[in-house]
Amino acid sequence: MKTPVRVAVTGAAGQIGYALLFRIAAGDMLGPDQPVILHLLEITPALPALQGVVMELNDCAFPTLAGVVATDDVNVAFKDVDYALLVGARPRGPGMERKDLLEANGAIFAPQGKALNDHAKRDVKVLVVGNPANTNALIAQQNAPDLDPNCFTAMVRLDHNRALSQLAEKTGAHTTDIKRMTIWGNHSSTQYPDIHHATIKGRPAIDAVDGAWYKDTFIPTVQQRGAAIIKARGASSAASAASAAIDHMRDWARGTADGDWVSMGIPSDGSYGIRPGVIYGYPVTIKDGRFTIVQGLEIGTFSRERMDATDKELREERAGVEHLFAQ
Ligand code: NAX
Repeated sequence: MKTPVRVAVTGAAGQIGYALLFRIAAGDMLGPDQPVILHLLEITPALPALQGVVMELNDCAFPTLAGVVATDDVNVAFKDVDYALLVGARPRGPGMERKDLLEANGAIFAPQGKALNDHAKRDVKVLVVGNPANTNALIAQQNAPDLDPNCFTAMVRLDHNRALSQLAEKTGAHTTDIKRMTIWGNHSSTQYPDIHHATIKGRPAIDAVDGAWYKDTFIPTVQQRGAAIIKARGASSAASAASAAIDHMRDWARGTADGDWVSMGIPSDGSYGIRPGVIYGYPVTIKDGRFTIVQGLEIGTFSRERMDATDKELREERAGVEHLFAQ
């Protein structure tokens, strides 16, 4: 067994938390030889429920669980952490304007960014799941001036996995037959699931489906999948979101497979015409804990329009939260 690492999870008593913690503790994220110490953050009223979750974690007697810290203090939660999964966020309530939502989340992600800046390991890997995930990641990043900006990422992996699943179902393939799927941009309905570079059993995916299905069924289905789950289940995606968070962190820590890539919301750097300043979904390969944007993909007019539309939305979100950035 290796030396234990510290993994923070916020919103730990929520429904994604309940689907996530047991898998991290079981070794699904960092491997069966990597013990973890979980740092669980909740708001004060949720601490009793969190205690129940801690009891259950202990009752699993996981070989890879080396300790649990449960707290409502952000400075304790992020002390010396190697990984941080920021799940807790303020959901959109009835009658809540987008501006109010961004403001309420600023009140959560600005202090959390500062606490990560002050207490986390210098190479901490931060994944923001709580919505609006890309902009919440940007708020946290902008409040952590002493950390590398690339410590901060947002989750588009659920969209990536949804896209794999839709394409597999349509073509009769298995998701593992599909490589090089890409989600560009925001984790929102403007996201652009792009199959132009994807392959199915080594053959171009775009040739396996007709254009009308891709444009009129596939793209909107992936974009609206979250709403479809809420309609069917009466609650938002939880187990699939937790599973995607595990995938995102596992690949960031342990690397991507040769010949394939994954989608991650990461700081834009000008690649593909997306100026720096937002957290944008890109295709990335990962080696030794560092992600690299896949370069040189050909972008046609159809893709360009959609990539720019989701970029525009992210810049509007950014304009609404810039006052929350540390100077
Ligand atoms: P829940 O409402 O079940 O749980 C959220 C938990 O966060 C609650 O227990 C709450 O007490 C806690 N919390 C609130 N503020 C906190 C703070 N400042 N510090 C620590 N904990 C805090 O929501 P759940 O279904 O678990 O979803 C969590 C977030 O994930 C939501 O913002 C949701 O929109 C987002 N999602 C993101 C997805 C993605 O792909 N990026 C997909 C799934 C999900 O919709």
